[in-house]
Amino acid sequence: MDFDLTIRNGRISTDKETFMADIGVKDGVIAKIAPGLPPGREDIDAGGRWVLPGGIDSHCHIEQLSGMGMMCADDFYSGTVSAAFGGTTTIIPFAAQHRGNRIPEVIADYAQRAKEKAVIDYGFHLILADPDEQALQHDLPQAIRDGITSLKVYMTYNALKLDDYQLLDVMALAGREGALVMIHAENHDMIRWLASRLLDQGHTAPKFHAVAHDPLAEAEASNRAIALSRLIGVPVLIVHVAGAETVQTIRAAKLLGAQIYAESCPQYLFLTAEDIDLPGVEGAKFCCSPPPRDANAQEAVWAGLKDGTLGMYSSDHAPYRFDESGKLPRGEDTTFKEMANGVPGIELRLPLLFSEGVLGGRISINEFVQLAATNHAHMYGLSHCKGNIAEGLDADIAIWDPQRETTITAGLLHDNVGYTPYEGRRITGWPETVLSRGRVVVRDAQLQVQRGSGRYIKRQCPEPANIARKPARSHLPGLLGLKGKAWESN
Ligand code: DUC
Ligand code: ZN
Ligand code: ZN
Ligand code: ZN
Repeated sequence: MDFDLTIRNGRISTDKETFMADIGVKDGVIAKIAPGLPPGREDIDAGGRWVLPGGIDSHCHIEQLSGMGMMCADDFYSGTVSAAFGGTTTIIPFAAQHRGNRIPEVIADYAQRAKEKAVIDYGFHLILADPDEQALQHDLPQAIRDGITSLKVYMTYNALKLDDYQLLDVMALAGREGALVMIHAENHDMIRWLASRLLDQGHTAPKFHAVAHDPLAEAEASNRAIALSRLIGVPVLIVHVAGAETVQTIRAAKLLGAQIYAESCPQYLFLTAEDIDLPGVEGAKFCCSPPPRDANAQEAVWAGLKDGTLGMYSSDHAPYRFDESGKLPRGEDTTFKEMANGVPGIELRLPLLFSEGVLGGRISINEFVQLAATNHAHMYGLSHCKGNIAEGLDADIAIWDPQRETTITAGLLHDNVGYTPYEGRRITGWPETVLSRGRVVVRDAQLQVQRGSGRYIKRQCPEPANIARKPARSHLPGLLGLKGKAWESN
């Protein structure tokens, strides 16, 4: 076979194995993996390099209005360019509904903007703020058929919060239609109560964000989400797990046989609440929800990633500039309650995990591949085309120099944020050549593709949702299909 492109002499790692072989690419797909392939029309010598699947980042906020009404610093161009430079070749950002928005219009808007700008492939989750009749009966089933097979819901934030009844409605819908529910689990009233007392006492600095978002708020809401999920036998995925107790709660639920999945992010491995405790408003650079905790929580998250309690490792890239357009709407007077919630990380997600996880001896290179790509493909209905190095899959490949040393500075990155919470940290290993569907996207530190060259991926049914479609709670027959309206208990 004539290959369009070959990658030769590299050390390939999949989710399970590591071996020396060449890769032949034809029409954007991995056509052949074998030693001694003849050079293709284009030939990349990967001698001394590690050839890994391109990453899938299944949690990032791009060109999105937050629940508090703030616009992200990255659009679909800078966000996807930054992702690609960090070895990620597929992203699943959010199409975000705000109350009063019609879901088809929300999706069409995000789809149009991404189509014009993205340089790598992408899908969408839907953030659901308003699970009304129209959404549950019509708009969501349609969105799921169109490949938006996961929904994110919030247990906190005034503008987004769903109550337990609504959460059950959404879980039941997901169970019927074969979608996965992602949950932001924090107890709204605990945070609200603590925050109002802190502000009353004049404790407005960024570090009090971490005090208000107590680990118990996360643990309680996670436990409640798990109970709701178990009640009706529909799987859920708890996003951005930060606290040690939450990791334990999820592990215990899995031991009970519950279909609970969970994710963590670089900020919970590499930052702590002490980073937020800086003079003035500087600590706002490290503020996200939930906030980073302490060294004990970091160890719990590492252990959870290692033993599969936390199967997903995403950036939760929520980029806001450190000025009035983002983190500090009222300048130096901004209180912790008014700051945009979120930290950037789409470019450094994988380099940080590679350096500290793989080279630091905490995880194997195959576990790295699972956390970087494969698990996301299975969880979010992409494994028909992405997430591994195998014949027949898209040629989404990152070729890593495992020895390259980098001192992180904001100036090295390609996002539009202007700072990084990881400034000054030294890491080893970097993805130097990145391919998406056989196209070289990044080479020699240069972007090689045009805006708009990424493609929308219509995602299939997430594997957990597929399994769950068999009725799990036989003593509640047909319950997922019932409409629960017109009846109020007291
Ligand atoms: N939730 C997220 O998923 N990202 C940033 C902030 C938040 O609350
Ligand atoms: Zn969230
Ligand atoms: Zn997020
Ligand atoms: Zn699978």
